[in-house]
Amino acid sequence: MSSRKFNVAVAGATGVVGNQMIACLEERNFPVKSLKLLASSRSLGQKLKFRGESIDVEELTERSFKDMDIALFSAGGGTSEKFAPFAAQDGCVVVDNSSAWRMDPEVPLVVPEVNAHAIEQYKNKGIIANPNCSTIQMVVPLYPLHKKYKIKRVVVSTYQSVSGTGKEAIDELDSQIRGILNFKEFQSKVYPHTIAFNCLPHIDVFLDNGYTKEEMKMVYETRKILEDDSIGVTSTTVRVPVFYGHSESINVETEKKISAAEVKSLLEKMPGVQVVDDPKNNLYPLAIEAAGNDQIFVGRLRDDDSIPNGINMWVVADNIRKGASTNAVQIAEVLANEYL
Ligand code: NAP
Ligand code: 12T
Repeated sequence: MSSRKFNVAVAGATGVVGNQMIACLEERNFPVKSLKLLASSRSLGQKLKFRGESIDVEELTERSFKDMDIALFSAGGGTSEKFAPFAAQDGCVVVDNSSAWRMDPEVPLVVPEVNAHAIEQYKNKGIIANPNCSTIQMVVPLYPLHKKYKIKRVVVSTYQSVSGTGKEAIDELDSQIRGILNFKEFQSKVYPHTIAFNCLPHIDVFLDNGYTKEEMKMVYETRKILEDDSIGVTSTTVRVPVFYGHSESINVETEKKISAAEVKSLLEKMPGVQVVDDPKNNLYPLAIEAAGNDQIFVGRLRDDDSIPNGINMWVVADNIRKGASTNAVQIAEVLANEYL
């Protein structure tokens, strides 16, 4: 490991993901020489803390990345599309959290436990993409299953928390719960319907095929990360009134003989995964317990007896940590240790 330190920029520093990125850099003791915090002009005057120091938020511009080594972007797809190329031009490697670059064939899409080797392709465009939160927590447990049993098809339904949408959505759920419990008026601005005490089968925009963009991200991103376009994936993504942590019901069909008991011991050895599967004692992964952790929790492992080779599992992770910031900082760690 080199002892080099890096000039790091966080674009979207005032957001839910950006804030956690700053915390992850500190927690994981990333070798930061200087930290530049970037957001829109709306945030000018704000200060954020890093290692006990107050840092002024600056406005993101085309010139923000001179002398920067690594930029962690989480300021929306449009902002990444516009500004990541300027960073790359100035020799600053971008780890982007938006959906803007994920399916670009020249841009690696990385979950370090699965395909860290792809990071080398940052050399193509100076950009590395962080996958969608729901994809990240699914591909980590799928990876050892695919290696051992070859996955034919995955059927997934998600139960996604509002923090995935950002700070305004967290405030919207909070104010709707308070409004309803106090018999007061409340509004829906972020989502098209009331999210409090409800489930919305609608995440991101609808596409021409009737699926949402979030559902199709899970299909395309999973194949790209597992490097196998033959895997069938079908997805239903649902927003639930949970603040932090996404849950997923995942059915996996494989080519080779599989059993829930074998999968349990395989996943117990998988880095980044923690098996919580003791139903007799009411132990299974829960969003409120996953929140604040970096692991992906897997439980409710069962054989699917409706097909020759299949299992079911319940997978939960903190969408802001492993689903976004932690994964981005892990990518930056590999980049810093092995390539820069
Ligand atoms: P958020 O809480 O709403 O924060 C948005 C951030 O982007 C704020 O810092 C905001 O700055 C900044 N921003 C917005 N427009 C900007 C502009 N024109 N120029 C500069 N900065 C701008 O949202 P979030 O939840 O943190 O999510 C942010 C991004 O992360 C999105 O791209 C989202 O797709 C992505 N994300 C990815 C995952 C994943 O699956 N890996 C999960 C969640 C989010 P101001 O405060 O100044 O407005
Ligand atoms: N619309 O990174 O609303 O593609 O939960 C992540 C989360 C997009 C993304 C959400 C979204 C992304 C959400």
